[in-house]
Amino acid sequence: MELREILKKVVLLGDGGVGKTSLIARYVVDKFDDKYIATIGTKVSRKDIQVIKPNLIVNLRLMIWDVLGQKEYSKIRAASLSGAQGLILVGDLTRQDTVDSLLDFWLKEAELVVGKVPTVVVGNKADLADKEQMTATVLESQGQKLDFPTCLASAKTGENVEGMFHTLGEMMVADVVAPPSAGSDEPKTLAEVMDHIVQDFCAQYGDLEKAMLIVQHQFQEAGIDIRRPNRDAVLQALDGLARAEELSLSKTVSMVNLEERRKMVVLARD
Ligand code: G3D
Ligand code: MG
Repeated sequence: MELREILKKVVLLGDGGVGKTSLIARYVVDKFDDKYIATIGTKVSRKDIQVIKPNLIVNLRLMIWDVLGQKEYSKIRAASLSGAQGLILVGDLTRQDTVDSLLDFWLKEAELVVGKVPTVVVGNKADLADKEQMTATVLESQGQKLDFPTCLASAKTGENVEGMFHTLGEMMVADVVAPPSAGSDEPKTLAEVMDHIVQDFCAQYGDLEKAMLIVQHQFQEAGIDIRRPNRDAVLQALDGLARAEELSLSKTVSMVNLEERRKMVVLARD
């Protein structure tokens, strides 16, 4: 399993009062504050997410830019938009005009600065609006026209907030793939598989010395004889490595690794 660290700049755009600042606050610290102060200038927040792909885990750091929603401040906004790799266009489902301006104004303005980048269209304040109503329908058809995913969300209830950022995250790393592993079609011997797993574990763990101590300990616990490894013992040791990874990396990473390694061990030649 490959690990990749990637940083991306995301900018939220939309008329004043649609809920951009509230959506970011909800996503980054998971709380909705009715007294959240209106954005003055630009604020940047950070959030780390993981995108799992075949043979690859992308640790994606989102730098989320909250910019002024007043249409007049175009120069400040252009500066904030520069280098954006993903856009979230936010409309307020209770105000049709804010949805209309997403494509008429905000997308046009953004494209002048950054060109075409992955974009998600969001109808916020779903808690106040009927999802069947006109505004929601318009928002969805606008998104479809441009082939952008759309979602109805609420910064107040948290509905779809995580989802909209994750969708954009996946779009931004769509072209990131794991390099083909040389000779991976060949069925390997159990010893070769163990060699691969130990190397992979150490690389992901970061601290080589500590990683080797953990491997040694787990192999001992499982009673593995390096010269004549026993498949069940190796499988047992994998559980131990996964527990260590769960603490040092994350539960998701440890689960993906465990599944992949188990498969390799089961398929290995004796
Ligand atoms: P902006 O950053 O796009 O300008 P804000 O918008 O995040 O400042 O939000 C504008 C107002 O809408 C705020 O109310 C905020 O509490 C409210 N709001 C934001 N998102 C939602 C939502 O999903 N549901 C509801 N019901 N209200 C929301 P105030 O009264 O502080 O101006
Ligand atoms: Mg704001």
